[in-house]
Amino acid sequence: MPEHLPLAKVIAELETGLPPHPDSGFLGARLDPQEAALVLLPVGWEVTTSYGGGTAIAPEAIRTASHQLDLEDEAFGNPYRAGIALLPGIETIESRNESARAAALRAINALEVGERAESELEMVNQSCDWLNRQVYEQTKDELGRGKLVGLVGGDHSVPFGFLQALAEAHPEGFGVLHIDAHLDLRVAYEGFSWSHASIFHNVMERLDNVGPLVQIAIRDYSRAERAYASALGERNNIFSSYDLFRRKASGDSFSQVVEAIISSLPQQVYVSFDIDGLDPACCPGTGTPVPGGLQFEEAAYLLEALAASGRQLIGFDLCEVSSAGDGEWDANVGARLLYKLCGAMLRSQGFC
Ligand SMILES: [Mn+2]
Repeated sequence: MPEHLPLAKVIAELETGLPPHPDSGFLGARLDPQEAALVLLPVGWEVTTSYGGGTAIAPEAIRTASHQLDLEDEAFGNPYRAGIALLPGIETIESRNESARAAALRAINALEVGERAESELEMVNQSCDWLNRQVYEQTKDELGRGKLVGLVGGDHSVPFGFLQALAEAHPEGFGVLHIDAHLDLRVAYEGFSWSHASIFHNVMERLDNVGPLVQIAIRDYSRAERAYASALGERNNIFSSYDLFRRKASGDSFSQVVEAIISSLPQQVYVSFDIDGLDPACCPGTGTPVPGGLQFEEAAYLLEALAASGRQLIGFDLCEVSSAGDGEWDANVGARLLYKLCGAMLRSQGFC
């Protein structure tokens, strides 16, 4: 790891316009996390992935891709000047991810021939419990230091521990803006308690001060998930991808659509961004791509409007960026979206 620098030196270094140090963090900043307003926790975990893979190395791919971003942002100004630091991450996560992933594949193969591999499932569920605890403890520590925190996945199972830490830090509760092609409301998908496809079922069942869950750009879900969403009543609000299209087709402007989304959210908001909520042209390598979805500018505008509404963004995650296949493009879009998320949070908290 290169030496850490104080914020003033980092700003001067970033503003020379020269290529950043190859070993530096997100955006090329060699910032001491103690001097950052916002810290990013990388969580390269993809144990329960059901289709395409490649998200375990996404934090590293996004870090590398971020070095070629220009840092003046049309919506948020200069978020980097508040200090954005990438944390070292969770020790032993790589080896634990690999062994749990191997067990998960054996369990999925057994399932496909009608068998249930109990010991494999138990191993996977215990590994995911371990991951949740690590994420909980690290994000709780950072929140305790007064940092704004964002999380970089990994598959979409990774933010549970962070949401748990936030639910404790905000007993009055908060809403979730969830951008995704999928509802992620399945019950223990494929026998995995902590599946990527179950993240918001787990959140809504286990964290009772979280809600409403406002789900955007949705276009792929099961009957049971839809029924579960309905049963959540006022704790759930879905703006499917087709809903958004239908509103625009019948004459609403995009800003009216965004206004409807934002007005359904409370004062404090967590943003959970599965990159497959975007048009797959932005994320061709993602694990479970679905046609349709938001354009990059639409997502950026939604985040800008959220910050401009006076609501506070109290945390976010960016998940399911893949670096498999032509992963460079996916990581490039991921880095740009991550910078937008940082900008929205920093703006909403008065930092830029
Ligand atoms: Mn998801």
